[in-house]
Amino acid sequence: MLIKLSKASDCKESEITPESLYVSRRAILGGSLAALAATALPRWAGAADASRYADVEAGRAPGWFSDKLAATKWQAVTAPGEAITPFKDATHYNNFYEFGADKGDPAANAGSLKTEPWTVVVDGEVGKPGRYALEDFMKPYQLEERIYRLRCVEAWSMVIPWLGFPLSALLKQVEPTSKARFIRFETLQDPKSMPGQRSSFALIDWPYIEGLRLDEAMNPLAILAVGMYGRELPNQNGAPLRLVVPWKYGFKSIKSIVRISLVEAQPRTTWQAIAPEEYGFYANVNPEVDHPRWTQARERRLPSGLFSPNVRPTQMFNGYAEEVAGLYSGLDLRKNY
Ligand SMILES: Nc1nc2c(c(=O)[nH]1)N[C@H]1C(S)=C(S)[C@@H](COP(=O)(O)O)O[C@H]1N2
Ligand SMILES: [Mo]
Repeated sequence: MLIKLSKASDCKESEITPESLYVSRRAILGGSLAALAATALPRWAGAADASRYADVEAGRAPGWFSDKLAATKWQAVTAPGEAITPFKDATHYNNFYEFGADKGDPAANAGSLKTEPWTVVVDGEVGKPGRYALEDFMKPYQLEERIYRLRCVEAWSMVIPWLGFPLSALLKQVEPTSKARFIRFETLQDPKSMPGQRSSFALIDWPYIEGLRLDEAMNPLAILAVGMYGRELPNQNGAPLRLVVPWKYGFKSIKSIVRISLVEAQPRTTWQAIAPEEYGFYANVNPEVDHPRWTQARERRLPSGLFSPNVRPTQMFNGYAEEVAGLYSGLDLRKNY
């Protein structure tokens, strides 16, 4: 398989819809021309850090992350003409059921998650299985910034600048055997730090599991992220390591990963196990195939409020058809939702 970003995705830094859009809109809304003048010039040429984005809350990055950040490759895939979602919305409107079922719960509760030290296990059908401290796991990879749309199956969406590396690079490292057909991911299971795992009415059979077909995992758009908005991942967004598959509904992008397994059989994934009629294994964003309880033709782009719901049409494969449609040629996308 040819691993190459298509022309449509591969674009120059100067073409990126930068924070200036978001910043200037805020400045205009706030009526402050001085703020506009001070912030409208994006600092693309400068440091690869959070100062490039407006209103980013500083984190406490581990040393290995800061070193990687300094060497980040700005190979952005963008959502052309679309503003980056404000950091505040991206970090306070979340789904992370381990920390509660309400959108504000992850931000309120994920502080209890201990991300250092963090161990990642790679096992199953691989030539090179291993158990790594996260900083060792990360050693072979250079970070890239990828600005992607994220479309939740619940019909809201955001545009997020991720920092991560292609999942294909990991697969190259671990050498899948000829039996490997799927990749399976597992989130941390720790009821002590994850109140959602202690809740007696939780319908989720923990730990949270997700998976991809191996050829999907090899697609250059699929990344493992360790940061966003020029800093390390906030806990509520899946620190310290999460998957991002931008052409699929958000639930595929599993957070706080502790185990990655190459397997022969299609994994039994969390949402598919809970409601197979509503959530499929593929979960490709598709405006033509509705969820049984709501339309998937449109989405609310955050920030979205009562007076400006900010509704827009949903795009096939979330706008990444050129890169990924080929993975599904011959597959009935109505049956394989
Ligand atoms: N472990 C785990 N991963 C998860 C979830 C979850 O509840 N637990 N929610 C998913 C859903 S439904 C979405 S939409 C995205 C949301 O990612 P965000 O909060 O960073 O926007 O995370 C996905 N990953
Ligand atoms: Mo979601």
